[in-house]
Amino acid sequence: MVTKLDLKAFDSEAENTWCPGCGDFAILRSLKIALTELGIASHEALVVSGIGCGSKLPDYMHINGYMTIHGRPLPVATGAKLANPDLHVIVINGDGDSYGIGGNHFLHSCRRNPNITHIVEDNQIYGLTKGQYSPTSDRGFVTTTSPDGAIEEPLLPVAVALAAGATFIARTFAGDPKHMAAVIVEAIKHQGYSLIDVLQPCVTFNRVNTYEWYRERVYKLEEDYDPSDRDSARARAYEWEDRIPLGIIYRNDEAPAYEAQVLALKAGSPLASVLKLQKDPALGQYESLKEQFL
Ligand SMILES: Cc1ncc(C[n+]2csc(CCOP(=O)(O)OP(=O)(O)O)c2C)c(N)n1
Ligand code: SF4
Ligand SMILES: [Mg+2]
Repeated sequence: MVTKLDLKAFDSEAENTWCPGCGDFAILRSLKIALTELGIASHEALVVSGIGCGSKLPDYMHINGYMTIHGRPLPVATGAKLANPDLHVIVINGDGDSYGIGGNHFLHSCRRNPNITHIVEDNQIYGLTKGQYSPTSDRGFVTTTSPDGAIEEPLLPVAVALAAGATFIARTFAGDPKHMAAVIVEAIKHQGYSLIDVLQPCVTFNRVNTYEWYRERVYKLEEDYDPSDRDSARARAYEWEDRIPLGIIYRNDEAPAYEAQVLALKAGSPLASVLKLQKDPALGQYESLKEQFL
């Protein structure tokens, strides 16, 4: 059983600036629970984010963290995973960061299949910049940048991920941290790219998609639902508006992860080789290379 004391190992001293009631608090706690349940320590994981309210998360954890620029955490995370395949690499960023400015990286991560867990804090709005509509905002949504209501169709992340070849696709809800932690555990265990779209209420700027709005619509996938069946997943991927499925919508555990196919990595972790080189005076080129190139 995970105790408060276990979770404390991930506590950070940074001052938390999220609004009281923000769904990001539940995501932070669920990630700590999932890592604790899996026995993953701070030094064994890296959390990479972008820019946004939710992207402040690595600061609020005692863990290896890297805040990249807006929209770019996925390529940075892929590089980190290639350099050190032993690391558990987790990307956490908002819907704008993931599906808007970072949409290209999202598509290519789906088909490339690096062993990275991608948690999207999907509040259907740009929170940090004070409430503009985002790629997942529903049609008609009134914001500062859509005063007459958004005239675009929302992107359906689950359907896009499925079409782009993702091997693990899930949705969960910040109003159900227990469900979220269980989904994160499965996603980290998955050997490949895993997308978790988290319905995350922004209590300050999104007054439409509230906890109540989601509670009225979400339902958990049935016990006998088979996530390996692509056709079933396709049908659920398009459910939005009135009924929103939660759980692991699709998983394919057969596809090889990107790093597992990179020939250069067959000899082992590049980071381990560099560290070995650093320690071995007979292979002292490291210092001269460092002087030349760094
Ligand atoms: C290249 C670039 N473009 C725009 C911005 C401004 N900007 C910062 S955060 C953000 C949107 C954040 O929305 P989201 O990713 O959904 O995160 P949230 O704040 O909702 O958690 C924007 C447009 C930026 N920092 N850098
Ligand atoms: S503005 Fe919204 S997303 Fe940002 S911290 Fe406040 S409630 Fe959370
Ligand atoms: Mg957002």
